Amino acid sequence: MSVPHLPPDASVDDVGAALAAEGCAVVDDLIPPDLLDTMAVELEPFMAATPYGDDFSGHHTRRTGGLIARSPTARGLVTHPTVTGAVGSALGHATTFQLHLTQIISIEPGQGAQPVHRDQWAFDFFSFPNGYEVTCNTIWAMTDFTEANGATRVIPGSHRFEDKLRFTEADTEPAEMRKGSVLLYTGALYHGGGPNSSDGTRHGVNITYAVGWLRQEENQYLSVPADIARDLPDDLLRLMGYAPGAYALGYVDDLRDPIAVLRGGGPQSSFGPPGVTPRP
Ligand SMILES: O=C(O)CCC(=O)C(=O)O
Ligand SMILES: [Fe+2]
Repeated sequence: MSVPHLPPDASVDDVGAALAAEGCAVVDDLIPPDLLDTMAVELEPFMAATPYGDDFSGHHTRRTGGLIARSPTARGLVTHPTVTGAVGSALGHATTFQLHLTQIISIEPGQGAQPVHRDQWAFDFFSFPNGYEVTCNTIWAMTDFTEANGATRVIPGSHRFEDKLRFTEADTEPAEMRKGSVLLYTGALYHGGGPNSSDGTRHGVNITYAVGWLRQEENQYLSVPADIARDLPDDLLRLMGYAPGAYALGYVDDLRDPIAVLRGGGPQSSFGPPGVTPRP
């Protein structure tokens, strides 16, 4: 098996079908590469100041977060309709989905392969039922992704495997793609960052989404200061968590809507989304 590649005009249904079949898919050339150059300019001071990681995240790897606050261009990646449509189909069994984290992952020369893992292990290693995906993730190529520079390594079809298996780099294959392409993969897919034996840094934009009833990995309410959040579009705010995660999850005091509160008050709202039956 190998990673399915789809063209930039692929429909949401086609991307969703590839994800369901293999647990991963690349949409080639989905955005113009110069958008990523703009992002790099916006984020450069933050990336330069980011510390290196640990044994799991990588001693020669930096993870720079807070992209919604720090990069206006990144906001368009978070809400890209091909991505949010495909994520919606992968996580459609839940009432809603939300943003889980935003970060640039910069794998520098000399970094070894990351341990192969499932991203859903972030939830305290809870074994979710096979087939019930709780996250759907993206890595946008901010530089070309090659086997040599640390392209993400995946095991296509492994979203159906048992939980808590151990694999090595030899069991995986690189998701190579051009700058401007995006790799989507579900939370149950076994994968890891690749080793970088080249002389350049591999930059990827990792934007992940989770069902609305789980805790977010990146705290969006504090990563994006209220003064910035207040002026963001409603659809982005809802994705960030300013929306019910299911009936009644995430309300403010007397069932007020968080977007109304963020923007200065507002009347009490009936917070549950349409079609959700109130608690008895
Ligand atoms: O940087 C990559 O290619 C993958 C990183 C990853 O899988 C992770 O940090 O969970
Ligand atoms: Fe991962």
